[in-house]
Amino acid sequence: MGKQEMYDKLRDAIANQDINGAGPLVQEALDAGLTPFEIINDGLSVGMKIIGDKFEAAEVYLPQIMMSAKAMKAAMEILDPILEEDETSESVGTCIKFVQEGDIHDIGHRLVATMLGANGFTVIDMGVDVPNDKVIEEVAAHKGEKLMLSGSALMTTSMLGQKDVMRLLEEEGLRDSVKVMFGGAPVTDSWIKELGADATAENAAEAANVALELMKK
Ligand code: HCB
Repeated sequence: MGKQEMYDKLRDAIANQDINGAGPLVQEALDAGLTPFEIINDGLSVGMKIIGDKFEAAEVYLPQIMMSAKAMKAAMEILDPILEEDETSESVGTCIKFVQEGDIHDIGHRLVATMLGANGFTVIDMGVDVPNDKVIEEVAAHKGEKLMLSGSALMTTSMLGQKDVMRLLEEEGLRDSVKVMFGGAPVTDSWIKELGADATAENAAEAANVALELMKK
């Protein structure tokens, strides 16, 4: 089977909610020589995008989305240990990762965390629905390290919380101690500019590249 055919199968496993098939298919792709990065970026994520677009067009409903999310989780259960094994021993920096308060969407957040870990970051995963004061406390606790903050928000409501993160960083005198990258579907370049944050990224692979660049500055 060619690479593209394999990507298409991976994509369809997520888009068609194949909870039992996603894991074995990822294994098949690995056995065929695809890298975890190719599997995530060119296969699984494309499937999640398709189901997201269908949801927005009211072609599918929440139960289907939840089943696609489960299929994604099953796929990542195969990939996570492999990516962890690949982690380089020398850390390029610490990344505090969180999903904004009020928001429980964690698929993109987990993908970014996985990619950052695989690219040499020590990732502190604070999980979902994290209050801003907890985020600031964590930044303060790691002040002095080569430090990144990566926050995700998938809803326009939770995205507004990113403004408060920036304000609190300034107020606590921590802004210069940390590079800030925000992401999630509603986050745009102009929003990042408005916030005075450092960067955004469209997907997990780009997030890793952007984060590595930010660590050089
Ligand atoms: Co959810 N949901 N949802 N949802 N959901 C969205 C986000 C809407 C846009 C759908 C819509 O209505 N059009 C919408 C938000 C509307 C808005 O505010 N504008 C919405 C809503 C309203 C809701 C509920 C309120 C629905 C309800 O209960 N009535 C509820 C909210 C619960 C809450 O958070 N309090 C809800 C629930 C759910 C689930 C549980 C069914 C499920 C989440 C499962 C889970 O995450 N474990 C879900 C899902 C899956 C979605 C959609 C369909 C897909 C999100 C997703 O996983 N995308 C989404 C529609 C959409 O986004 N088009 C819909 C795939 C990942 C890979 O992409 O964008 O998250 P990503 O991440 C990328 C990228 O952004 C970037 O890299 C990632 C990896 O490639 N990135 C970063 C992300 N974070 C980064 C950080 C960085 O530093 C850098 C880059």
